[in-house]
Amino acid sequence: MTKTLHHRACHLCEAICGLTIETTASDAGVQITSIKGDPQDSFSRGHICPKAVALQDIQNDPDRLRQPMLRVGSEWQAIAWDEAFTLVAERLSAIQERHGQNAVAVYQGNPSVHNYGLMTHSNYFLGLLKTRNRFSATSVDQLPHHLTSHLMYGHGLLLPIPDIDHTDFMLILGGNPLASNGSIMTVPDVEKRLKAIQARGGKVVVVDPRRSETAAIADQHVFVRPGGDAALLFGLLNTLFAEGLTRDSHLPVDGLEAVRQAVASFSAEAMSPLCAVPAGQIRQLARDFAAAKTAVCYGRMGVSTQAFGTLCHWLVQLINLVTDNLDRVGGALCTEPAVDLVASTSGGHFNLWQSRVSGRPEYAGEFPVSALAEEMLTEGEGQVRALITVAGNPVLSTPNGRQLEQALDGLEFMLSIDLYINETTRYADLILPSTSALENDHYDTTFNMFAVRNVSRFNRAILPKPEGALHDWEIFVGLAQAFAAKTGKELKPTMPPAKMIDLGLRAGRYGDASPHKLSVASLFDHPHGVDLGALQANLAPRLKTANQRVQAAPPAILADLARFAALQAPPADELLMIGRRHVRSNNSWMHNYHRLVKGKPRHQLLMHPDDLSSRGLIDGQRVRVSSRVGVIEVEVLSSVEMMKGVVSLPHGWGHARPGVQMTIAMGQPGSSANDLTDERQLDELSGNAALNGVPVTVAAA
Ligand SMILES: Nc1nc2c(c(=O)[nH]1)N[C@H]1C(S)=C(S)[C@@H](COP(=O)(O)OP(=O)(O)OC[C@H]3O[C@@H](n4cnc5c(=O)[nH]c(N)nc54)[C@H](O)[C@@H]3O)O[C@H]1N2
Ligand SMILES: Nc1nc2c(c(=O)[nH]1)N[C@H]1C(S)=C(S)[C@@H](COP(=O)(O)OP(=O)(O)OC[C@H]3O[C@@H](n4cnc5c(=O)[nH]c(N)nc54)[C@H](O)[C@@H]3O)O[C@H]1N2
Ligand code: SF4
Ligand SMILES: [Mo]
Repeated sequence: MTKTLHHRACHLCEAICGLTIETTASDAGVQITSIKGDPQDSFSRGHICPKAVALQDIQNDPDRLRQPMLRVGSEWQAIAWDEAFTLVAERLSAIQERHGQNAVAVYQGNPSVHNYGLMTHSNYFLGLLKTRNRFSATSVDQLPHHLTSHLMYGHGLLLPIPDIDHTDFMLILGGNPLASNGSIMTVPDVEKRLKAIQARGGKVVVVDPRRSETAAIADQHVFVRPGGDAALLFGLLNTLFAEGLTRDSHLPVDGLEAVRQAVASFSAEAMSPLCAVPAGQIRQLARDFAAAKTAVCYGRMGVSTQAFGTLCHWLVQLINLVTDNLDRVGGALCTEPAVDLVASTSGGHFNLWQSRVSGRPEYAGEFPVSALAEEMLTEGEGQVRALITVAGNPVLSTPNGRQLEQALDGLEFMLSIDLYINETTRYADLILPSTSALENDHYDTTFNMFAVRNVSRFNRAILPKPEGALHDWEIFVGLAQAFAAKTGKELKPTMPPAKMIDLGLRAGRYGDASPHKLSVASLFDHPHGVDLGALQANLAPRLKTANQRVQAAPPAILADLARFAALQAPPADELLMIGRRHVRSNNSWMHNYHRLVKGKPRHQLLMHPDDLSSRGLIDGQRVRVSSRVGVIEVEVLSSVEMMKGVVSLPHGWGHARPGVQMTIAMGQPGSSANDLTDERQLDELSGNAALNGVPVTVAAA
């Protein structure tokens, strides 16, 4: 038996923690014998969460698919890769020939940005399809961030990141980094970093309809009515202007006067009934923010997946801008990663074309996923007849999952590139599974873009690639070759992801022309990663707007103010559902590992005790939760963490569906929050789903 220690990052979530993994080689093969945080990691300094320890369970899970699976009736049969690629090429080309290119739709799920082979090679095949029906998890997540950055800074990836390690005041809306480990803020060990703000005399304020894990350690927690954040943020911005609390920005800015006029009537007093935060508290928060030496306002999931998601993110940018905390140390700063997607990609485009049925806008060539089911269900020219899902589970992760199931059931052909037969892929005709995470190399092109320090590392595969297995990128190459051969299309040559990263690193700002001389080979000498320093002000020269100035008042956003102005104060008996995350869970797909789901269930509905008693309900009882689109049953827990009138249910559960082959997950299935979320409830400007603030009723089951 030979033991070997490996150092590589975990890329299950955005925190990219460094791990030390021990493998033992014997006659029986290579086994993982221990997974720990790496104290020498330049970025995460030993932090680890329970999900990383479960990497060995993913590796060993008997339910994980290891070869292409073809559905024959209700049975699954293993087939050869070549046969699978040929079948896909034949079926998709025939459908496109008969019904047009847009008859094939694509949905790319969350791991698409966590796995570098998917980042580099998905489009090698998907691009050949030339379909406008492209969808992804972006529009149930962070689309408002990208749209705001595209409109204000000229590039959807110029996302200012909170300078958590240097700020004196952090205002967090709709993020619970203690559970999520941070999002659009890659920050391993966030709890320590938040406590460090407090230790240096600074303050952390959390705005959330639930007293979340993060709110519990904050200096101040503000309850807000779900979906009311735009009103709260308008109240803050209005107070900053009205009380003379603004500071000139060092950035070149257009449109500030238009902003001042646009928010002139949105006083704290006028906004208070819409967000349920007392006007005095709004004004004081604005004063505290402005008085801090440095401060940063940060909004995440809870404020992007709601009816005014884009207004919220625009207001977050403006609050940082008018207090001169945008592009300032201790405020919000853009990263300078070693492989820079801002430098290598175009700035994005918006609303150049619209979806067929509801006329939803494209962003960067994708439609909002809320429109996916209707594109399949609505007959007529351009109807979607086939779907490809890549590393996604939209039945559990997109609004009105039951309607989507109905749509999937009617497709002529469905291909899934995934590791499991789950709630979505059970509808596929063919599932193509890739190698597992630890059998892959990895370089994080996505989350280094969002990291609170500039860091760089290359992760080598630590387990051998099993015979007959293919990496995700190789699957896309195989599909592209078969499809090009079948349709007579020209296929440009490609190269492995590691080669692309090497070129990107060497051409980048720490590459051949710099003293760092970063390359894939040079990173091999730094298994704990390379620290490239703290974030710095850099936005002015990087702006990609036409006149290289910040656009404070983009016309598309100002036009959305009319929709906001029509917002009414809520009815007294309103009950709104929001979501939550738990550190032992990862969206819909990590419930099949005993070590993560053991102990008490974590997928109950949380409800304030007064809301329970006013409905004659008791703690622990089974209840029926209904919305416009559906009904589920779930156990309810009494929780003083909840704001009155608000219930919380995590998404990604609901595994008790026929045909799912995930043994452990099905033993503790829970119910799907997205059987209740409404495909018609949107941030209408961007088309992002409003998953938070869904009107529901709760009664005894
Ligand atoms: N109500 C509600 N809904 C939500 C959210 C919410 O907060 N509330 N959150 C939303 C957010 S932020 C997101 S990102 C989405 C996520 O939603 P999705 O992206 O649709 O789904 P995931 O649950 O992340 O599922 C990932 C899939 O990828 C597969 N997979 C994992 N690793 C790999 C790999 O390396 N290669 C391949 N080929 N497949 C792999 C898994 O088996 C699984 O099927 O959910 C959204 N939905
Ligand atoms: N353990 C774990 N980590 C994860 C994931 C996971 O599933 N599990 N998923 C990953 C993914 S894909 C993402 S996108 C990130 C997301 O990371 P975060 O953005 O931190 O998301 P959540 O942890 O869902 O926290 C959202 C918070 O918003 C609150 N909220 C809901 N509605 C509203 C509202 O209307 N207004 C305000 N102000 N707050 C509201 C909720 O109560 C919750 O506390 O997490 C990533 N990390
Ligand atoms: S927080 Fe957990 S899941 Fe996320 S990267 Fe770190 S170890 Fe992995
Ligand atoms: Mo996400």
